[in-house]
This record gives sequence, C-alpha cells and structure tokens, in this order.
Amino acid sequence: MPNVKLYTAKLSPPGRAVELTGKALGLEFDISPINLIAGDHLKEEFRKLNPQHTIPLIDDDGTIVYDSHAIIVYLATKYAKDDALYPADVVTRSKVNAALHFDSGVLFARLRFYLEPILYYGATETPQEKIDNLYRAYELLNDTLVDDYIVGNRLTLADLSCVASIASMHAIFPIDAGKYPKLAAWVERLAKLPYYKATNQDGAEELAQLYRAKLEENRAKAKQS
Ligand SMILES: N[C@@H](CCC(=O)N[C@@H](CS)C(=O)NCC(=O)O)C(=O)O
Repeated sequence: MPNVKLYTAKLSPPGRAVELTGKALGLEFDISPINLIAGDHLKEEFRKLNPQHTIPLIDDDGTIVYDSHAIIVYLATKYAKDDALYPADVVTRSKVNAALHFDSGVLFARLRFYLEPILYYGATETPQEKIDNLYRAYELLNDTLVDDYIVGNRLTLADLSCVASIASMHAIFPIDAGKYPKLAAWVERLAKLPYYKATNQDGAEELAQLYRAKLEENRAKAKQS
C-alpha cells in the first residue's frame, strides 16, 4: 500500500487531528509541509487540489480529500482494522459525527476567528467577545464530557478531532481545572497517548509562540506608524 500524501503544517489544529488519526490507525503519511505564513496554500498548484485553499488535504493514490473531519472519517473507514475509532453502530456513530461538527463549527471556528486577524492581518487587539467565546466553548465541552471520552469510555475520532483544537486553545488560554474539571481531566487522559506530545502538543505550543510573536510584532509596527 503506498503511503497517503498529507499536505499539512504542525501549526494547524485540523492538520494535527489528521496526524493523530494516522498514529491511532498505524498509518504512515508522506508529509508535504505547507507554510501558511509564506502563503504556500495560495499557490495555483495547491488551489488546483483545493479551491478553498485549506490544509489539511490528502492525496490517496489520486483521491483528493480535504477538510480534516472528512479526511479522518475517510481514513478510518478505509484503513481501520476494526470500528473502534469510528463505531459502526448508528447511534454511537451519530454521536461521533456530532462531535466532529462541534469541532468544526464551535471549537476550531472560534479559535480560527480569534487567531487569524493577529496571524495574517496585523491586528493588535482582540474584541473581548471573541475571548469569551473561547471560554464558552470550554464550558460546552466540559458539560458534554459525562464519560472518560467524548463518546462513551473509549477513544474515537471525536476525541482526536476536538483535542487538536483544544490543545491549541489551551496553549494560549490555559484551561482552569477548577472551572472545567472534566475538560482538564480529558486533556490529561489524551496526553497519555504515546504519540500525543510529538503529534499534537509540540505543534500547539509552536502555534501559541507564533501567535505571541505576531502580536508583539503587530503592536510594535502600530506604535511606529
Ligand atoms: N474545516 C477545515 C478547516 C481547515 C482550515 O481552516 N485550515 C487552516 C489552517 S489551520 C487553513 O488552511 N487556512 C488557510 C486558508 O483558509 O486560506 C478542516 O477541518 O480541515
């Protein structure tokens, strides 16, 4: 089986969700690094693969799939040895799907709308509402966590997707375990995965460092002008 080609960046939470899924499935990727700050994703060659110019994207022997949630479902459906990560039972699967949409529409969306103005458009301040929305997202996930994992008591795609966004949020706005105890315990549980640090934690910290450096740079530029 040829390795799946993955266009991604360590900084990218959805990119890390795909890498985490690869590790959980025992899949190797041929990684094609995309530098978002340098605009690699806006080049014609990449736009031909994904007109929406987002990473991650996979090329599986000519089959192109983009959007991390679509990718991880594709990989688990095509390559998993069993249905543990993406349970076949229709009710359980609907719960996993709900969490994937929650990541897409709430967790990653709120993080993205917070970070993008600073990373790409020179913003020096953030409206308080955007920060409040990140904390509300913590609360929503904390309240969702009634078991050890997002769906029941075993790891599924739901966890791998959400933890990529949450780790990035946590590296910028640390999760207060007193306020969000179930969320903090869930992050600690996932952090025990043998591949977690290299595949998720390091990239989340790198993203937080870039965010801090950009904020400082934007503020210095604004002072000069
Ligand atoms: N829903 C998409 C979001 C992907 C996304 O927005 N990726 C960001 C990097 S973290 C990106 O490629 N941004 C560049 C752009 O939108 O032009 C997914 O889950 O893959």
